[in-house]
This record gives sequence, structure tokens and C-alpha cells, in this order.
Amino acid sequence: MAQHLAILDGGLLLYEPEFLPRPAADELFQRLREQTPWKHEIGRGRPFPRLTAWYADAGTTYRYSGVAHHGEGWSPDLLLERQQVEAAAGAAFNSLLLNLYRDGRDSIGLHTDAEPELGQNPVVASISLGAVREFVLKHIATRETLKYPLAHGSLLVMGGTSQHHWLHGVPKTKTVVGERINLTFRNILR
Ligand SMILES: O=C(O)CCC(=O)C(=O)O
Ligand SMILES: [Mn+2]
Repeated sequence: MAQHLAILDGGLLLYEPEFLPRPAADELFQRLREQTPWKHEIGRGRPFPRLTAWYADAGTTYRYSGVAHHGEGWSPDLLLERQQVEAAAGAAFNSLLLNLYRDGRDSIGLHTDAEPELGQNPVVASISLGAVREFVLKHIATRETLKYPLAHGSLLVMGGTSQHHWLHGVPKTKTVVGERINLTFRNILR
């Protein structure tokens, strides 16, 4: 069942814990784990504490954490996921960033997805696969903090004014955790 949540200052969240049925989520995790050309990118002089990959419509460029990504098209698998996510989120996406968190030492720091090429109030939709990690949202002015353990096969959509008022990230954890893959769909304006 999809959960809709309004957060402070006009942010909107949609969380669907069982977006992908268990067998489909297991299979997608395995396929992406093995078949994705994972890279250990360097952003602003430092290696990211996670592996990444990028897919987008040809002709699309996205600058992210000091790294420029150029779109070269989609695999059939990922096109299908994109269509499912577009239907659930009610928005169109032309790019996908994949993150592989190898263990609890991998993370993404608090940030906004507020790059100018995403437009005024971007809709950002992400599928989580594998280990459950805590997704943290922190309000920039009040420091109010929300924590969501994102389930294997779940979908989280951030919309409304979320990217203006809230930071988000996946902190490191000392708990022993397995690998997690996150697929983040965005729409890049040209
Ligand atoms: O792994 C996640 O759930 C979040 C990833 C993220 O925020 C990003 O790639 O911009
Ligand atoms: Mn983000």
C-alpha cells in the first residue's frame, strides 16, 4: 500500500514498501549487481563512498557531485523499471543514477537533489534493493529529522518543494549490513 506524507514547507513523499514483489526484487538485485558497469567515481577530489552507474536518454548531461554524466541510452531491463516508476510517480524521467552501497561503510552524505537542470520542484523517485539502510531527511531550517528504513523492493518518491527545504542522505552504519542497490530516477530539463 502506498503511503503519502506531507512534510514541512510543502515537501511530499510517497512510499510504497512492496513496489516490486519479492521475487522480482531479488532477481533485479542480482542482475544489476552482476551486469551494471559499476564505477568508483571521484567527486571533488575524493572517491565516493559507494559505487555508481548512470543511464539516461542520449543527449542528456547531468552534473552531480562534481562529476559530469552523459546519457547513452537504456538497457531493456531498466527501461521497464522506468516505465513502472513513471506510472507510480505520475511523472516522466529521462535519467537514472544507480548507487551500490557495498557495506555499512558506504554512504551518501546529506544533500539536496537541487541541481538547476532538474527544474524548480523536481520529482525524484528511487527504488531500493538489498540490505535495508536508513534514509534520513533533515529540514534545513528546523533540523527536524525523519528516518525511513527503505525496504528491499520499495519505492520512495520525493516531490513538492522537498529539495528546497530538506536534505537527504544514507548515513554509514556500524551494524553489519549486506549490499544495497538504489536506483534514482530524475528528469533532466534540456
Ligand atoms: O541511496 C539512496 O537512497 C539515496 C541516493 C541519493 O540520494 C542520490 O543518489 O542522490
Ligand atoms: Mn539525492
